[in-house]
Amino acid sequence: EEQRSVLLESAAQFPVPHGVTLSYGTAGFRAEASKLSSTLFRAGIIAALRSLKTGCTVGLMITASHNPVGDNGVKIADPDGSMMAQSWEPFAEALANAETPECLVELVFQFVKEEGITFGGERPAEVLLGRDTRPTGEALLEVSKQGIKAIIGVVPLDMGIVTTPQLHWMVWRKNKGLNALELDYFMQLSESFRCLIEMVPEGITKQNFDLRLIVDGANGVGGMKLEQLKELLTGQEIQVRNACKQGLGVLNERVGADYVQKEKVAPCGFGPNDIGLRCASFDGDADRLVYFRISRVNINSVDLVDGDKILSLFALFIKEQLHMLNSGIKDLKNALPASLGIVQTAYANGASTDYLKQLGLEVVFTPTGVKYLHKKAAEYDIGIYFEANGHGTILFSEDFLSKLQEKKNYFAASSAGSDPLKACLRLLAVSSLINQAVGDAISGLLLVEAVLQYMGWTVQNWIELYHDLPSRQLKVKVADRTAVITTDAETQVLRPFGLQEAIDAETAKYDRARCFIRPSGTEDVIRVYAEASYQEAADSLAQSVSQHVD
Ligand code: 16G
Ligand code: ZN
Repeated sequence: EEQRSVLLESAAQFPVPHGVTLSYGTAGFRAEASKLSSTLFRAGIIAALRSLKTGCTVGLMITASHNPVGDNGVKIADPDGSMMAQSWEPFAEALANAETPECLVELVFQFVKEEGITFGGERPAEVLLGRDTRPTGEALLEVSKQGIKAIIGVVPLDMGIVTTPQLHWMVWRKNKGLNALELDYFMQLSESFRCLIEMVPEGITKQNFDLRLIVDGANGVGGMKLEQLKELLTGQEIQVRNACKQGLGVLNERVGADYVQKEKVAPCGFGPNDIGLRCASFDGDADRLVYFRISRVNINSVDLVDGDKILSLFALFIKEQLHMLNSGIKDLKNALPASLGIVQTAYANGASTDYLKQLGLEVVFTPTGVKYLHKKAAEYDIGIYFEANGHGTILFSEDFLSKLQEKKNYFAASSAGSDPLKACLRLLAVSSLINQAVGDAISGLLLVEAVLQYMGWTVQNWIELYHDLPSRQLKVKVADRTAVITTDAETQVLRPFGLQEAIDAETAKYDRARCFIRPSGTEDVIRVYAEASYQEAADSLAQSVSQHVD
């Protein structure tokens, strides 16, 4: 009864705006910031209930990622640091859209009953809150706290301005009973990075490996945090631009990974003086990373190194370490076999998939959205996933990590300085450098730098791993995007009937062509992707398929 009145009273303070229907999509709730108060209050309730249900700490992150500065949004992180379980999304959506405080209370009580949640149990329940640098973030965070506190027995803990991956990392660590402050994050990253750099084969650092790296921070939280972390790194020459300094540049405006990847142009603040240098770009909440190089041919365009190529670099490195770990082992019982899986989406450039398969790797596909990729990657001893847009990470299973630890001890005692020992140490360092909760631009960047040094590679070497097939992406505004239903990791259209046949017929007109459509999870549009052996073919295929969608 007390719970009921607390909820009614606080919900009344945050009425839902008229004519706004929200869906908990791949990116959580996202909208223009001024419309989000009631949503953020309710997200607080959802997170609090999630914490009660799981008996663990969960996370609530306030960000709209690469979207314009006027937008904002919220995502909930589960105890293991991954996205909130999909089974809760319908409830989240219903709650966000409940029109009156009475409806809200009814929904909560009904759901709590169904889920067997007890209010104010003995187990302490806690929600970690974080926000990006958006000016609306602070007020919205306060509103979310109200929502959390409206559930008796749950406490909010404000982590302040953090990257999305930092918050997910903190949740994950906290539930493992480990130190989970920002400083712990910085220490873990800098130490594992140092360990990888120390094990760069002799000679490579002494060759002319160019340590210079310029990073575009998208005028957001990532650049700011990298500036701090940089102080703990040795032997790395990182220059951060668009680092979110007061009055200098707007978040995500002609800067950031999304802009660079989609437009294939240099972000603001980069110019002719940077030709030939290795550059990287984060998105607004630093969960996406792409690399690029200012084109020598056309100063306005860039040679892009996208998520697919980052994935390929990581895959090559991991495969090599696994090989090194097991080569030269005479007694089979000392070998450590590992399942290595590569997870991509239909947006992965076909040339990257071909390359990975040529390496003999197992490549699987899931629908777009981190929750799908992450889940799939977690099925392997080592699972590497990336979206072409630069979101991805490498997951190590607990079981594999403990075996690796044993091997390390064994080799350290029996064959110090050997290749298998080094491979063990490198893999262990990678597992603590790379974020195990979610894709993380900062830790991804450090791993890229370490691997490039290990290989002694320039950006040019990296770019030449394979050559992207020309592609084109278009979007078509439609009245109802839910009318399009896809299957087979979004590569086939089930509804409307006949549309897939039309796409097949168009695709058959071109050599090595591929085309798919899918409803966006974040915008009211249908997206079209086409790939072919030359640009005009990709363009015209995308164009003609768009007309069928319309
Ligand atoms: C969200 C997803 C991202 C995906 C993008 C696609 C998460 C955390 N983020 O940003 O993975 O690439 O949506 O957007 O899952 P779209 O559905 O509008 O194409
Ligand atoms: Zn993001």
